[in-house]
Amino acid sequence: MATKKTTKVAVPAVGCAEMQQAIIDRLHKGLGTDKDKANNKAWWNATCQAVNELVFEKLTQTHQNHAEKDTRAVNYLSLEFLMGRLLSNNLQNLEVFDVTQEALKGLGKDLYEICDEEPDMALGNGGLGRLAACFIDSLATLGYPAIGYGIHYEHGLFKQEFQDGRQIERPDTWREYGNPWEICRPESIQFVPLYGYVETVYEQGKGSRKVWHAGQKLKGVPWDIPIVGYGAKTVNILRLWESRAHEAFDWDVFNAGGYVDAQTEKSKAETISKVLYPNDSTDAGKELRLIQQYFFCACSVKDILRRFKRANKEEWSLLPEKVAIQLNDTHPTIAIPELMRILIDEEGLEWPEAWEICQNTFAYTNHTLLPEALEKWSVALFEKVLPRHLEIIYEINSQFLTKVVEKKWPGDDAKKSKLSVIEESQPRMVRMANLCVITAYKVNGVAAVHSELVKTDLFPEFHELFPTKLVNVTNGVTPRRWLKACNPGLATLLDESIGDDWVLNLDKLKEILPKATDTAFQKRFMDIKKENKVAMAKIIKEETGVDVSVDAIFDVQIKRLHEYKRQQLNLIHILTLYKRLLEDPDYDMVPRVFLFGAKAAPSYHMAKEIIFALNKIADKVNNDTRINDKLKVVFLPNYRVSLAEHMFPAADVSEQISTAGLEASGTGNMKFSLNGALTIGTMDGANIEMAEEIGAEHMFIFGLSVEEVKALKADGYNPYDYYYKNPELKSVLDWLDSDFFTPSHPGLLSDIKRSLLEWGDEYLCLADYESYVNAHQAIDTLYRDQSAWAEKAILNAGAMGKFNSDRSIEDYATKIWNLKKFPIA
Ligand code: 26W
Repeated sequence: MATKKTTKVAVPAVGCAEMQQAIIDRLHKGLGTDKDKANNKAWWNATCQAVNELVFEKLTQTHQNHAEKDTRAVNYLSLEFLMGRLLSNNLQNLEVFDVTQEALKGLGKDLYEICDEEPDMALGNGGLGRLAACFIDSLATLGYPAIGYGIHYEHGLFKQEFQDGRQIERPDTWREYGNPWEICRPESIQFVPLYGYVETVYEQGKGSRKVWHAGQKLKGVPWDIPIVGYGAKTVNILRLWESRAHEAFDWDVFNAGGYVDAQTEKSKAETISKVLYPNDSTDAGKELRLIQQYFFCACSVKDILRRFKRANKEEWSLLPEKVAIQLNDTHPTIAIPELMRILIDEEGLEWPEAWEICQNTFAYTNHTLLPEALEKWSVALFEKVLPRHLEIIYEINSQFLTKVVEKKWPGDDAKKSKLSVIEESQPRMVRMANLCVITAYKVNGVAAVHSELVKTDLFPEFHELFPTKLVNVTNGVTPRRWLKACNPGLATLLDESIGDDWVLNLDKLKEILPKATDTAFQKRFMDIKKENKVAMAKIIKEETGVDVSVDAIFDVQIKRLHEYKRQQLNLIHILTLYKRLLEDPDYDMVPRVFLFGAKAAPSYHMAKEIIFALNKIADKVNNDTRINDKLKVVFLPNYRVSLAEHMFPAADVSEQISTAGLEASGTGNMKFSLNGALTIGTMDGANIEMAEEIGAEHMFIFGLSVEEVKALKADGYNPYDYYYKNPELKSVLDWLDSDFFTPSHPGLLSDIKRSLLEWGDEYLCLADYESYVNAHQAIDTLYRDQSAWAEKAILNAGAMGKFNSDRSIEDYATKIWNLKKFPIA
């Protein structure tokens, strides 16, 4: 074992006794209780408050530092921030985790149990929201001036329960009893107009100007969550807007005896930030969602301009130098016409100057190629809710079509209609992605292959028009949460083997590569994996009552439920193994535990059917004594960040099996590999770059490539060809029509079969089936040789340096934001 190289001495800002005193003080003075009466919730709250004393000090220092230097900052606008829990993260990043653990132990409390009291802050759906959370961690860690802007949803992503195997959604109440991390900032309240009409006012000698007479006004109340960078050199903020009625009571209505009416107005206004939309791919297209988007963008843009004006007065031409605004997908696109509106209507700038500023301020990240996820709003809805913004969009579009498109392709109406922000359909629609690409100075995809497809398939004409605009920034994940905090065993092994600075420089992980064949290192690595599996097995037992053996392969698929992610392909492979076992009880296979975690959008029928089928199959398989526990299937309810933190470290196999070309990047793939799981995956998204780093021979790559998918689709794909050719596949699919899994209710699982045959198998599951089954066979073979398996697991973890969100942020900082670091001294 190499000697420990400690490059950065972690000096806790507080000692154990001091931390104990701070926690006890907060129990007394903050919560009005004491250590003998307090329950674990109160201990959690008091510990958070004690930590906040350290956080606030650094927050103030960061704020002063940035204000003094009037630094350029990035404003990350996102409808989603999937933060998870903050206590253990903040303790890690302040480097006081161990001292707090010791302090609580001395008080008879277990820090892990206390951390478990924290509700997840689930203000996001999936990948895009968690990426935003990793990014603000990295921005603070690297010392970049940055603010995350989002919505202070009262209810985050729904809580998932199963009733007879079916998904039921329950409201999430993350802040029902208050949240110690957030600070309300009434001094920074903003007001947001809505509805109404636009008047053109002519002024002698000055031409005309537009006045928007709003029909309603909302109040936006900001809540700040401090974001502690690792090492606590910078504490940035995440600012979340809560909607309220303009006046808590409309006194006129109230005095006229309309108390109830006033309350109705109030609750209508408060609806705007009430719930997170639970869709992660299909656009909801609802008025409330558009108002949510506008409310949040209007508050954020005004806040950004208020800070700009404080330092730069009305030197508007300096705005692009001081401010970068990153749009996380098209959800905050309305910030573009909002900035135009303020500059022109309120600040009196002329169109060309305002447009120049906008074009140099916004950048846009695309996270998906799925056509159903590209946001469109009906023109009629826009006209009703945001009449002035619609005018501005028309003007942007008209100038773009006449000055840019007409110049490049004179007389080509087909091009104009394709590139127009307005889709001339019935009804007419506003295409948000087109508005983003026309305006933004940079547009990025989130993995190399995805960014190429953005250029070639999604926006080829835009790429011709603006050849330097479309770029790539491959996603990454924060190693603080996704290795150091969630896998303390592996983190300690790394600290001892290569020094502890891998946390800030993940490329250092490659120093474990030479140890991949070292049997002593292999043993420690695999022992840690085993311990993590034991912990996971305990959670499985508690949550579902199912016993699983930690000697089995833990094969895990955790991500949103979507047909393109192909949980149904995993399902038919499980049925294949089950059938083989029933036909031959001696069938030789390494015992396997298939673990799932996934939420389905509440209105996504087929996704819910897949959950139901997996639960029914799990019931049958787990209770079938004939198969000698060789197969277990567990669908854990309510998949969320805090559950993921136990699942990644316990996985042997990572399922990344999307149809090639459809998963923009994936980020779970990176978390698995970082924690020593081997990937079974298609050449899609970031899997491709992972294969470059790891070596494809150390992964289980299967299935059609992007080109092969395109060719097969172009040829006319027929799933029946595969069904009739492969008797095993046929028998497995036919099984779904029986009542085997749903006794006395045949046909309950038939929709899955139908989707794979009659309805055309849009995601080519049957085309990839055979190669998938073979890849699983290779997994089984390799696992029998534990040393060979350990070697590959180590090679995987050691190759993950690139997939660090610090690297992603450095890429954004240099390629897009032109941002400088200003850590506090
Ligand atoms: C309009 C509703 C809606 C909501 C969310 C449409 C689309 C989305 C997101 C684009 C869904 C999402 O989370 N995309 C994921 O983003 C990750 C971070 O870049 C990628 O790693 C995933 O591949 C991508 O699916």
